[in-house]
Amino acid sequence: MKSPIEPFRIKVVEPVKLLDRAERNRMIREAGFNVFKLPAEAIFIDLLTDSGTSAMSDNQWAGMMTGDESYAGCRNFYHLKETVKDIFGFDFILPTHQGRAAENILFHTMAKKGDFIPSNIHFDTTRANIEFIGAVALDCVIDEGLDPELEHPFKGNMDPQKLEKVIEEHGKENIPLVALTITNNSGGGQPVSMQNIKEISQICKKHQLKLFIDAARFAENAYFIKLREEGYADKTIHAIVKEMFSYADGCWVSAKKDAMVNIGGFIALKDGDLFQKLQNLLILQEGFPTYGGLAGRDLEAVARGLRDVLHEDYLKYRIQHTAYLANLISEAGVPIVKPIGGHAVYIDAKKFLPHIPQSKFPGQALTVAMYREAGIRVVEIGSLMFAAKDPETGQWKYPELELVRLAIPRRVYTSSHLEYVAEAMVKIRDKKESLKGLKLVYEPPFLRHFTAEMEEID
Ligand code: P61
Repeated sequence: MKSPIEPFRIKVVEPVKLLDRAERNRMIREAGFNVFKLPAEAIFIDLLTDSGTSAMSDNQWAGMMTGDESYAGCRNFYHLKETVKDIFGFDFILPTHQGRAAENILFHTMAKKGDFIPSNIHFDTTRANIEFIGAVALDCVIDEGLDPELEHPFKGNMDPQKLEKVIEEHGKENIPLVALTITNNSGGGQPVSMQNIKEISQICKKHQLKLFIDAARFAENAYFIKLREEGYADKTIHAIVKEMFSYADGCWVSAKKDAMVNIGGFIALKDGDLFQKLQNLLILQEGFPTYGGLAGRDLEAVARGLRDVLHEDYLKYRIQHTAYLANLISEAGVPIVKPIGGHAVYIDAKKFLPHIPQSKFPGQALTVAMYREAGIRVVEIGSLMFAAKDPETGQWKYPELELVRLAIPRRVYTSSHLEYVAEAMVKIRDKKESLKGLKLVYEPPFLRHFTAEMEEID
């Protein structure tokens, strides 16, 4: 595959440096084999996340200078509100400093201990926010979504029958909302079809349940709908997005992804009464409702980023860029999640490293190897992130998928950076039997992958 052409040119550059192998070995050991604990300056290519790592456009930077830093009623809030109304169709908006703050406000207001919240697959911050209040996060993705090799155009879809079963088993009075993550990050960045959003929405309506979309990567999802779903090839991204959200009662957005800002988020919704309730907690935890957790200049960058991302030439390049890396890795014989998702390439670590059992964190072993080999930072989305002890049996329960994610920051790395990453993967493939498992020496009570420390097992 030919490398895709970037529909932008570079105006500002940031030097990066590759430390030598001995230094990299020392750094990863000192970091307790946890890449979150590495200083970013020790990293050559950072594929830890596509969140908050985008390069903003000249238009966004220009907008930053128009920031109105008034405590109440700043003009950038009104610009963002109009933009959200135009793109998503929602009347009410609450700005937050990022996605998880939106989740915290939403679930603290809407859910209580003992409630159940179904989704296709909850992202880890969503799950943690739900569990923190004593509610239960349930994943209802279609079975195809759990098979890393199966080709299916919309592996992020929620299984309508699984949702109906959850409603029947737990009772609609114990389900404050149904969530849908688009694209489905923890399931490989896979999209959700329009048909599925519509069907889930109909089930919610039938049971008078609210449907909220976790919309961090809404534009990438819309582009997949345009490419893969019948009837959408000739529609604009704007029109597709509008239709997607017309089926929902609201959404929460980490603007650090598709809105292409370094910090920001919001909740948007239809219901004015619920908006009032959410606003109370917003004021307590984030700030006055017209700035939430953000400065006026940040609100402006979000408003402009939401428009930038709707450009089809950008989305075409974005999806091809991710596919370029995925194909190079796959052609090298490394198993990846298929079809290729929007924002990242996911390696199936369970299959790649069969000599390391999930109890010894094969995904993390590969993550450590990427840094050691080439100064590349990636993230494990597997047993380190998700394994949990069953409170009744005391047995460890491991996630179905043991993935390593190579997330691609937007508009940051060129195709030659991606070729370097693929070359490093080939070198690791050739010595994969020598990779060692890990054991935990420190773990916090939740979101443990951020601060856990490990040792290699000989
Ligand atoms: C990511 F290693 N995602 O994918 P916030 N919903 C969804 C997300 O993808 C998401 C949030 C809500 C990140 C950042 C991240 O363990 C990790 O703005 C679908 O990050 O608060 C975030 O949005 C939360 C990386 C988060 C991690 C947690 O890289």
